[in-house]
Amino acid sequence: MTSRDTIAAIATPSGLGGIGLIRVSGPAAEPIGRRLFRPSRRLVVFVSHHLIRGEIVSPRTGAVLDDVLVAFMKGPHTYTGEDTLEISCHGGPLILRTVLEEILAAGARPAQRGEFTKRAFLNERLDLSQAEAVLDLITAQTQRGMAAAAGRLKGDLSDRIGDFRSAVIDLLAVVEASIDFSAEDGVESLPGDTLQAFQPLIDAITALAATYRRGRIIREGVRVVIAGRPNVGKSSLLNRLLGEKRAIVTPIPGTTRDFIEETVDIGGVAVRLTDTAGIRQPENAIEQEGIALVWERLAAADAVLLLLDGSATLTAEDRELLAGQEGTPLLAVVNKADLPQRLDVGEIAGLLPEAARPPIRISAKYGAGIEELTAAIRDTLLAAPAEEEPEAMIAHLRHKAALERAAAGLTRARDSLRDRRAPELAALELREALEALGEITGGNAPEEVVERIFTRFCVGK
Ligand SMILES: Nc1nc2c(ncn2[C@@H]2O[C@H](COP(=O)(O)OP(=O)(O)OP(=O)(O)O)[C@@H](O)[C@H]2O)c(=O)[nH]1
Ligand SMILES: [Mg+2]
Repeated sequence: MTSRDTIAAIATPSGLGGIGLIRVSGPAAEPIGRRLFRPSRRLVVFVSHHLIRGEIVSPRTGAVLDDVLVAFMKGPHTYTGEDTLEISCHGGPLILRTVLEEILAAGARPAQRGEFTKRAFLNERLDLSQAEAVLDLITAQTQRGMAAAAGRLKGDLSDRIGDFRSAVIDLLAVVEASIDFSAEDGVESLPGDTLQAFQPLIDAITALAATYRRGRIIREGVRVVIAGRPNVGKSSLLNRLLGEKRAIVTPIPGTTRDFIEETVDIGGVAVRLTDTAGIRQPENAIEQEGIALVWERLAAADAVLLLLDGSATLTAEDRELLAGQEGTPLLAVVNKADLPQRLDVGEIAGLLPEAARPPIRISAKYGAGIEELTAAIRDTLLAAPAEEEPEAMIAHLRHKAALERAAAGLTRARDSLRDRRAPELAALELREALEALGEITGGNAPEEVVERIFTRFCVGK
């Protein structure tokens, strides 16, 4: 499917740059190129996928606007699948805007957000999960997030979904064949191993759905809050994890008043770390407000690092913090391991939720135990040892929902066949499963889902 209109946009970020790229896609890409571009050497035709040097000349005023490199790429072997023109201008916002205006005057219209990628999807250059991976790749914050997105863009996830779909189609073929037999021997006419074929497939789909939490965390990053009573060394730990003196550290309790936030890469996960004000009985209204805000942050965190002072005994504030983290993964961290220890670590372990890891001893000041701590943070967040990366991972909630629908449909189909109900019912459930799987790669994703995905893109992608 080729669009009738031609779209154009500046594809590089706004601001000054060495080069700025303008992209044009659609049937008028070539005629527009011919109108505006004057090659430095006489050329009869645009040779597809070749760079040519020349000038952009305004057909309206005859003024030379910029000295550029132009690539004309004939569809369908282009990003969008359509004829595409890419003009590399000098990277000034005014130059780019002026050239874009000439392109629009010559018959293109401004592209909407993500419209180039949307056309790539509509022209089947990418499936929907790959289009989502384009955005994941652009927004990746860690090497690991980048690798996961690149895998999805390459088609790792599409291939898995393709395998699931063809397995469901095989089952559907068997079930539909049995519909042609008379009602009494309907189920008997199924090959003996049909029912056994369901469970491994349901398990594989469920396992892929279960990669969502990990995939999302790797894609989006997480929020981790460092909390504890005053002076336990929260700011020292933030500085240690960042590798720079970001937060003020003093021996005076109550040094940190506001949140200090920075992002660090911990085992391939982008962690948004927040250093907070120490929790204590507030002495004034300012402190009271600050402490109330800390509790709010704690409730919204993906994980909490609860810092305790190993050189002191447990206080009421420590206990309050230990008790107050229901539902949020909590890592107890015992700081100041370099000093004589007075904290009863066994007592803390008893106060932690059953599933929690044992407390980790560190010295934020001298750096001891930091590697163990980052490994524990990573494993707590990913809820599995980081080395065991599944082959294909999902990172979007809509994928998880679709996989769960597919697994549920398959389960109902299997149960219905096992209970010897009419095979038509099982066929219906199998079609539902097939449709759910198809939504991931996009064949039959609802229009508003497709719209929502592409409006998250920037203009020019
Ligand atoms: N010996 C020792 N001292 C530490 C360690 N970590 C922090 N400190 C000291 O403890 C004091 C308080 O450290 P901060 O990092 O400011 O503590 P905080 O928890 O941010 O304190 P508030 O911002 O007041 O809540 C400073 O004097 C630090 O040098 C450690 O591992 N060992
Ligand atoms: Mg502090």
